[in-house]
Amino acid sequence: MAEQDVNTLTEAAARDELARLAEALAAANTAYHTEDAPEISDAEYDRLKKRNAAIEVRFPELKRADSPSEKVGAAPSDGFSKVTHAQAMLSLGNAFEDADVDDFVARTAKFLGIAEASLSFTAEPKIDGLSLSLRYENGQLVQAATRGDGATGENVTANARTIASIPHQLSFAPDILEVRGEVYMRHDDFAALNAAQEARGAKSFANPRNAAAGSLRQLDPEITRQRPLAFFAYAWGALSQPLAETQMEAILRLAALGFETNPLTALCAGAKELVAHYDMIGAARSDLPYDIDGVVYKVNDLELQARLGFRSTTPRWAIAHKFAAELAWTRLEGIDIQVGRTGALSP
Ligand code: JCF
Repeated sequence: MAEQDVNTLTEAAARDELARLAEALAAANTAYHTEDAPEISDAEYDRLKKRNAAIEVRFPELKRADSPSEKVGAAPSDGFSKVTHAQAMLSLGNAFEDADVDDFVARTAKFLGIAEASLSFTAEPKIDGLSLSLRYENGQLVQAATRGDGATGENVTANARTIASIPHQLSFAPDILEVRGEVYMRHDDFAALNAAQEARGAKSFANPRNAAAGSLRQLDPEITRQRPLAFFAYAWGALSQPLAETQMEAILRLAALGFETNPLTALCAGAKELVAHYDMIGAARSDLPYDIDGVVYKVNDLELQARLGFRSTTPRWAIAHKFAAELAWTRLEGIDIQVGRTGALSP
C-alpha cells in the first residue's frame, strides 16, 4: 500500500493514520513479546514506529492516550531459550518459629554425629527478588539463567549483561564458576519506575519483586537496561575449583571477585545467636532499602555441607527463617473532624 508523505497529510487523515499505526504496533508488540512469534520484521516495526512519531510531531494535539511511542514492550513470556542447570538450583526449607531453628541445629548435629557446640552458621537476609545463575568460563560471563523449575531455567544472558552489578569479566576466578544470587529492585528505584510507568500510561508493578522479574524477563534487553536492577551474590553452582573452605570465606571471595554481597551476613555459633541475628535484621527490616522475607542460615563448614547433602528439593545444610508477612490488622478507634472557617470538614 502506497503511503502518503507525512508532510501532506490532512488532520483527518493523520488521525486515521495514528489509529491504524497504534493498532498495528500493538499487534506487533503482542506477537513479539507475549507470543514470541513476530509477524513483521524488526525493520518494518521500526519504520511504523518512526512514521507514528513523525505524525505526532506534526500534529502533537492528535497524539493518542495509547500512543505507541510511549510503550515499552508487552508482558514477558516464555520466549526465552531453555538452559539446563549444570547443578540444580534448589529452594530452601522454611522455619517459622524460634523452636524450628533449635530443631534445625539439633538435626544437623545429629545427622553429622557431632556436638551442636561444634557447629557454626552464616545468617543473611533473604532477599525478595528472583534467583539467577551466572556462568563464567575462563573469567568471561557466558550464560545467565533464571531458576525456572530448578532443573531448567530461561536463558536471560543478554538481559543479565545490562545489570550494572553483574561483572562481565572476572580476574583470578576458577576456570568454571557459576555464581548464584538474587536480582532485586530497591524501594526508591521501584517507586521512580512506577511513577515513570504511570506518567506514560504504561502498566505499573505491584511490588519490587514483580518489577524485578518483569524487568529481567523482557525479550528486549534494551528495556531491561533501562530498569534499575541490582544483584546480590550468595551461592554458587558448578565450580572447577573450590572457592574456600567455609561459606563465609566463599562469600568474601565472591565479594573480592567483584560481586555485591549482603553486608548483614554474619557468623553465628548456634541457635541462640542465629535467632539474635534474625531479631536484629527483623528490627532493621523496615529501614532496609530493599524487600526481604526472612533470614537464611547455612552451615559454615563446606565439607560438612557436602556431607549433609540434599533432601528431594532442599539442602540439609540451610534453612530460611521467614518473617511473618508485613501485614497486620488494626482497629480504627475513631475519627476526629475539624470544622474550618468556611465550614469545610477535615478528618
Ligand atoms: O536471598 C535469598 N533469596 C537467598 C536464596 C539466599 C540464599 O543464600 C539462598 C537462596 C536460595 C538457595 N541459598 C540457597 C542455597
